Amino acid sequence: MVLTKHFRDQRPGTSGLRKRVTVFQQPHYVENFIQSILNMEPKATSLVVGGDGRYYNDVVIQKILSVCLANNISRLIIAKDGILSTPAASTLVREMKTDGAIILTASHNPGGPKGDLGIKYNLSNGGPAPDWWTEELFAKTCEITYYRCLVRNCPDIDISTIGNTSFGCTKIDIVDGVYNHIRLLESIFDFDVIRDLLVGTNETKPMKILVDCMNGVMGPYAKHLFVNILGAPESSIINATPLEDFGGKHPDPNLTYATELVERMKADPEIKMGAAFDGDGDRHMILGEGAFFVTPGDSLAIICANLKRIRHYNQRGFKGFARSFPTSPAVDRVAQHFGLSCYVTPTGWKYFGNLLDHELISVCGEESFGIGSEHIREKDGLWAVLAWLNVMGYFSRGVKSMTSEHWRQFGRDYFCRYDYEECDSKASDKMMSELNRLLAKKSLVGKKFGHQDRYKVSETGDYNYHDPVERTFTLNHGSYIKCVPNGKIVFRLSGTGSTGATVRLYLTDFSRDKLDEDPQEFLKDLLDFALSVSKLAEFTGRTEPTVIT
Ligand code: VG1
Ligand code: CO
Repeated sequence: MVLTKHFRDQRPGTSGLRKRVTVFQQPHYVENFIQSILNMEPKATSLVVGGDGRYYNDVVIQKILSVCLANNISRLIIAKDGILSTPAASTLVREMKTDGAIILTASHNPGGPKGDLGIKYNLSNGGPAPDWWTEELFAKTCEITYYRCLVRNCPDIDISTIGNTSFGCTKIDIVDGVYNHIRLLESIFDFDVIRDLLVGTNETKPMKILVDCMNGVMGPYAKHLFVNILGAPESSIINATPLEDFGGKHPDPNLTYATELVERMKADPEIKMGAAFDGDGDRHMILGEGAFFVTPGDSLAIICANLKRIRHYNQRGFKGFARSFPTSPAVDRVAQHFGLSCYVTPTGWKYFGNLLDHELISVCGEESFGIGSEHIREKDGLWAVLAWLNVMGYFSRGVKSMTSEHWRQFGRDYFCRYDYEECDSKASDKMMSELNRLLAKKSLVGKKFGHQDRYKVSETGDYNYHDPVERTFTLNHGSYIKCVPNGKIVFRLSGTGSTGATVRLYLTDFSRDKLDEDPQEFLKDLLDFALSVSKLAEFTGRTEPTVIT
């Protein structure tokens, strides 16, 4: 037993506790947090442990094992070398029926000694712990006075060899983190259709793809799946070695950070599909010929519109869809087409858990490149890429042609997200509170703006969510301005950053017949209005965003 003092900053954000590595390096910091997890009731007796391979994960894994073993936990399932994608962790929890998972990742945040580290906690359904749970956990971290751990100088547990062992009363399984997840995906998709697409048949040429693993956790998964199982050449996978600092890259799959993928696709028109993953493999980006960009909202809608072409959903049917509030409503149109419900949730995968557990939805997604389905309780980058390949194989069509066809049928939802990273926290808070005060007054309602007054403000406020299963309310998840006919502006502060504040601005609009406009041009009036109403430049001093998606 080690006496400790509590830290005041262990409240998890949108997805886990994320801080600079140096914060986690403080004595007792990791142990306090893990002991607090183990102090939650009902007590976890079996856990999955793994992560995205970033700097300091190896040290943290040993600390976690030490605390878990000293707490006499009965079973630990640890990924070999600690390498485990977030969706694969969700698969293991569900298949091995553990009480939860500790996933070491800060996802898309940069790594290395000066980068970020994170600890996500998932519950027995395989999904991220919901708000009420993380709030109770935060309370526990504030009242902690001691933790248990093995004696100092106890040798490290070897996690480099697959097999079973035990330690005191704890059974330890070191498992291959790749195998179970890919086997699960094989039960969903038609791998023969995808193999024909990638390898070619007597009548068709092989289709060239390029998959950028961004030096995150996905390298081993992508190599095994696309090369060993589906027959793509090894050259189809780039940045496939998990590196502690992601090779200095920012493992966020967007047009700004996945530069190598974008450049190679622009240079080689023979590459018909590109994909990139984030650090922990739950998010993905889809590109078509010439680096044609598919917005995540469109990707979600196109997958949902074509679910009948995927074996699992064709056989079992599908129940409904969901999207996060800032995500474009493209998927709502698909739900309506099928006569299904489309739920709208706050940002963060944890809000989909209840809907999936109660079989209200089959597929859901967020504008931040995360899409997933009922098969696990996490967003799943590989699942999304396979869904595209499966449907492309079915129709023998490319990414661009599938997307244009979708727009022709449903109209096009234009979407842009502007991220202003590392702004001053106080200034950003002030901007948001002033904005919320203005939006609550409703004084903008009725105001016309834009070229030839193309928009009229119809509603303003701060988004509140009513969970239809738990019947609870979650408040203040995005300051919004809705406009007729179809414009929407949302502002929110990111809950995944480790320093300063990231302001996210989301813009959406819809056109039934203008299908080939430049999104930034199309959304320019909304952008100008959003910037003037929020006084973003005045408060934060920022005139340009860090990233535009
Ligand atoms: C971001 C995304 C959100 C996503 C979350 C966790 O949150 O916007 O959609 O669920 O990251 O994803 P925020 O609060 O920074 O906007 V991951 O792949 O970083 O676990
Ligand atoms: Co992630």
